[in-house]
Amino acid sequence: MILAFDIGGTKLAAAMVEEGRVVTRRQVAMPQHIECFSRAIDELIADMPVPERIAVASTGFIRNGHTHAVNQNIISFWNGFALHAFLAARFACPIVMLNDAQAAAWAEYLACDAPIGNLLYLTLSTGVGGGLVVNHQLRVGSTGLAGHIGHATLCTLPVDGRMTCGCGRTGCLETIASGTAIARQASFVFGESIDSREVFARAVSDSRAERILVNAAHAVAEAIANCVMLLDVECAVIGGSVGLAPGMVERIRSALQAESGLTQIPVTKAVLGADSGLIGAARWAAGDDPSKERPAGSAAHHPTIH
Ligand code: ADP
Ligand code: BMX
Ligand code: ZN
Repeated sequence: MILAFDIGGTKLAAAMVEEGRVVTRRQVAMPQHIECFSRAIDELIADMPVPERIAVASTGFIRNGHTHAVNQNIISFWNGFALHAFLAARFACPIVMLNDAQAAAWAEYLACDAPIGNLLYLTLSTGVGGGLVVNHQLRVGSTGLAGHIGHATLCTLPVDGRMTCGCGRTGCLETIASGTAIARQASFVFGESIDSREVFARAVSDSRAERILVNAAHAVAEAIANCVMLLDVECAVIGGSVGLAPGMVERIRSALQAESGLTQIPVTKAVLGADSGLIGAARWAAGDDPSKERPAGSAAHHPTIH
């Protein structure tokens, strides 16, 4: 069995995964200090069976066994954190690591019923993550950054005008459509501190809350359209707690209709819900790849075991 971790800006999940299915799952809030992170991991794995392999889906990008932050404001200790060494001190088995949205994209691609070879996965969560499968292959990129569409800049603007992103760019999708950005814009509009869940609740009866969500959906749709023009992706799969929240996928679908006719692709909810990252990392680590069964010419992936 594979022990998978999904490490996000808000939550930390661990699961035993067998043949692509979650057997046991635990989740805690993501600690913001390294000592608490260490304690949380030890608690999560306390009575888990000894795994054959460790699979990690992590926020940030992975390079040489270290995590690196794109957005420096998400987790204070994440930029240059030696996650591989940290895990190797606890487990003697191979360790495979991926970005969280890349992992989720792989899981959602493998879960597709239809033969789709080009897919964009977007997580609307603490940040906005992206994963790309192009021609049946997960794109990790030369330095691990591939798919970071949350840091593509757009014409849509945040309703509070605060466009500076923690990645150093201005006008990123993440400043408009992440849970953090939705809460920030709503706190500005309502003049009180409210979180993203509350914005969804208020949107039922308050047009100011609805406007923030519709604007976020337009930003996501613009990013999807950019991705269609760049890579000719066939579908966009939406995950993350904000992406899976009531009506968000429907708002994104409507917003995409306002884009060019050339960019009209299906927009669907992640079929694996909150487990896409865990399952994708585990299946990547296991080497699950249907292209291995395809004839010569289509490349199979080889997980990097550190
Ligand atoms: P992570 O970023 O750790 O992967 P999530 O996917 O749960 O975690 O995303 C966390 C973000 O989603 C936070 O900004 C949180 O406030 C927001 N959020 C959590 N639950 C909901 C919900 N039911 N509706 C809307 N927003 C939510
Ligand atoms: C940020 C970035 C991405 C990540 C995305 C979603 C960091 C630490 N993370 O854009 O690598 O995929 O958030 O991550 O720079 P989550 O934390 O919202 O799950
Ligand atoms: Zn950015």
